[in-house]
Amino acid sequence: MSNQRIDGVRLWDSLMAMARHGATQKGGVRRLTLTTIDKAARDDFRAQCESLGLAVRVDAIGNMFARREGRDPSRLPVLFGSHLDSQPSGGKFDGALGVVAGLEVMRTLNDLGITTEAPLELVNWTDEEGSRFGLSLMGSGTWAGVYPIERSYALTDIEGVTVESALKDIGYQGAEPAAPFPADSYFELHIEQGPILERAGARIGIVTGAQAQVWWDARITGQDAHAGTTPPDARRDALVAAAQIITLVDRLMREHGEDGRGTVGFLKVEPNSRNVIPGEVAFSVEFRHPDSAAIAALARDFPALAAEAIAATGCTLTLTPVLHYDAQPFDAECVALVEAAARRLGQPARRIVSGAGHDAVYVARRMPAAMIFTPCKDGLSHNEAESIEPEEAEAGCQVLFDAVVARANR
Ligand code: HGY
Ligand code: MN
Ligand code: MN
Ligand code: MN
Repeated sequence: MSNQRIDGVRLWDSLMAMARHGATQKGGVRRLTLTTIDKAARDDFRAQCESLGLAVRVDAIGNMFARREGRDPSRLPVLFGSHLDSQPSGGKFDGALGVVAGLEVMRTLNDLGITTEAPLELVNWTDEEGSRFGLSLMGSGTWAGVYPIERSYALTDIEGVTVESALKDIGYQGAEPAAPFPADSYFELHIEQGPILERAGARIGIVTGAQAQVWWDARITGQDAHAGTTPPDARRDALVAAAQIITLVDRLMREHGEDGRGTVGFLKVEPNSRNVIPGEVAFSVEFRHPDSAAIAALARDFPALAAEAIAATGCTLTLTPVLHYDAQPFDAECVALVEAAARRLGQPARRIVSGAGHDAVYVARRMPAAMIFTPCKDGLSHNEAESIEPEEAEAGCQVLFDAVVARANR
């Protein structure tokens, strides 16, 4: 066990302070990306970085990079971080844990007067959640070249506000191109957001990769009509058609057994008036699975199955692909560093594949990457009741510290 210990109390206080940005009545956070609340959290993050002597850069999609110079300027930087944006009714720790723990890593290095060989860069990725603008991992995906920046800029929220105008409004459309720059590796600390570690009694998750996903935007068009006068055979009820598809998504998920994941999480009915038969419904569809082939088959087959499911309703369906990525393995050397740090800590640890998507998934396309998980109570996340123990945050942060320093000094 190295005697270079992070300060768990300071870490927890910083987490609780960050959670005040967008704090909700039920103890969670509402910190939607590129809102004034996200700006306040970003400004707070920047001020803390600058007080620690870090040089902060912002790229064209709002990703923030806080750099600590190393002893050897020829070395590529070791990156670590996560995201400060949250779900509309999110928890205190999803994303924020990785960013605030990164600040604690920097504080501890300053306290100990340590300069690592390689430079370090702490990252706050823009819009990991994809909740406001509909595209998950938007900041890291744009940086990694998965999403063209023109596509990202043109995304709109439910009020029609574009990403580009929202970035400008909060002053975070940075000068640096949102594009890959040479870096050594990336480490991300995140809560598991599921029940596996807690059930296994593990305090650290050594994340070996993340599962495959496919997302669509769906729109069904029927016909607005009077609820009282329109007989059954004259109806083209878009919501009834959407219900067929929601049931189809759930059936397909269950056909894939314990590993199956299928969700319709977003749904908007128009005109959404109680005595009008809905003529338009917009909704999201997503599937996830550890096996890329299973997701590829769903990506291939779902559109025809969905069209068949609504054939009797007289409505039309438009499915627009949003994202599709295969299972992403993380770098064996970086995973080994996480595992070694977890073993040194002496805490129960186990290997795990991430059910959630993370910025590390796209960053791993551009450099060696690995993740560290902490458990979360009842495996609950994307819920205001999300909670972890201070000791779990401390253990995760210590593993992050040890893995990053080991990599930067190798
Ligand atoms: O959807 C996800 O997997 C991530 O938690 N935003
Ligand atoms: Mn997250
Ligand atoms: Mn999330
Ligand atoms: Mn994530």
